[in-house]
Amino acid sequence: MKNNIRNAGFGKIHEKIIEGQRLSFEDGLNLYKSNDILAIGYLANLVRKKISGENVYFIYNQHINYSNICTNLCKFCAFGREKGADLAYEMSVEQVKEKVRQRLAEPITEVHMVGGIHPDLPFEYYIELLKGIKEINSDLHIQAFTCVEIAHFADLAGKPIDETLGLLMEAGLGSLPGGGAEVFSPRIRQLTCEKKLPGDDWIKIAKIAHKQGLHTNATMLYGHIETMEERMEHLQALRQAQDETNGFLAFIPLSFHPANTRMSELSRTTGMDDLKNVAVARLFLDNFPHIKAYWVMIGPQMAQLALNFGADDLDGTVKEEVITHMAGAETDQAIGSNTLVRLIKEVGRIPVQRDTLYNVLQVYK
Ligand code: V47
Repeated sequence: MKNNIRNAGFGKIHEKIIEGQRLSFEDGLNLYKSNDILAIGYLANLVRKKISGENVYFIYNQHINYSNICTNLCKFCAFGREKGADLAYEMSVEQVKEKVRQRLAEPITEVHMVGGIHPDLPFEYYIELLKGIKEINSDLHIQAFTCVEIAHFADLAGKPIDETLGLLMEAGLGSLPGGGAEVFSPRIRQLTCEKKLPGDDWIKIAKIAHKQGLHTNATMLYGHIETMEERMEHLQALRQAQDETNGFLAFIPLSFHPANTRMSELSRTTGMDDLKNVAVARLFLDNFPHIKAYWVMIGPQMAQLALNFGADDLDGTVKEEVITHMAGAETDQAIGSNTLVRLIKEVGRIPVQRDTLYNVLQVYK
């Protein structure tokens, strides 16, 4: 393999990895621009092994999207709707509670809840959502609301971000998911989601959340019109923020699904690019504990392969994924834990059921 690594032009990167040195922006670009996917995967696998050993994590979780009504209407999104438009919906607090009640018999430990930027739901609605879920089962960890939603709630509450987060935490918020990051580049935001919270502000809010004691995740939506440089700038901004706060738990590369969006002329991502995004993230984000291969987006088969390209987490059972399915995802809307365990065992690794904060709940020897 050493010869292959050298032939691929990755001799220096290999040395850096062995010596525990940080990769540069240029290293990241070279990895993205290379087609030697096996060499890239070999390197990412070395780092994955060092960071998480043989464990591969998954979680029993339930996704709830309380409303798709949104004022941002990003071009890459098939989920958001204007108020009053066809297929627009908003759930009452009672309806959200009912969704949680319906799955009480399952061993779900996390509710993952996000929605659009709604024009007129009051701040109290979001507080009541959290309280309502906790009333049903106080042990559930609620991972909810992206940094984009948090900025909107702070406007609604007329309070600074830290106070707004404090109120949400009092009501039951446990952590923030990584959505809404897209690609931080102002050029990409201008072209695809000009109304959305700017990238710099997304990072500021994540850092405030970390300082408040909340863990958060981070994502990058790849495979549309972004350049390799813009991907690297995104990863660089995340790595720098993590150096400052150490509050990110996981990075999740999200593959763009074009169907039913205003960018539907673009093609789906390829297996090559899906694996590369996992691997480059694992190699460059040396301070992120976990890299998720989100099976909903790239399919269980590709997610399984990604476990040999730097990923150490398959996310979870999910239950009723909507955002990617409205954009044409052909995967199921849920997956059984037995399937996740089989996918992990088949690559010779140890399936570990975790909670949101990566505490180990069950090891499948
Ligand atoms: O914020 C929107 C993205 C995100 C499309 O934190 C699209 O653990 C692909 O963030 N094609 C929501 N992606 C999903 C998300 C997530 C998922 C799983 C785990 C975690 C975590 C976070 O999906 C949105 C947006 O960035 N998205 N439209 C699309 N057409």
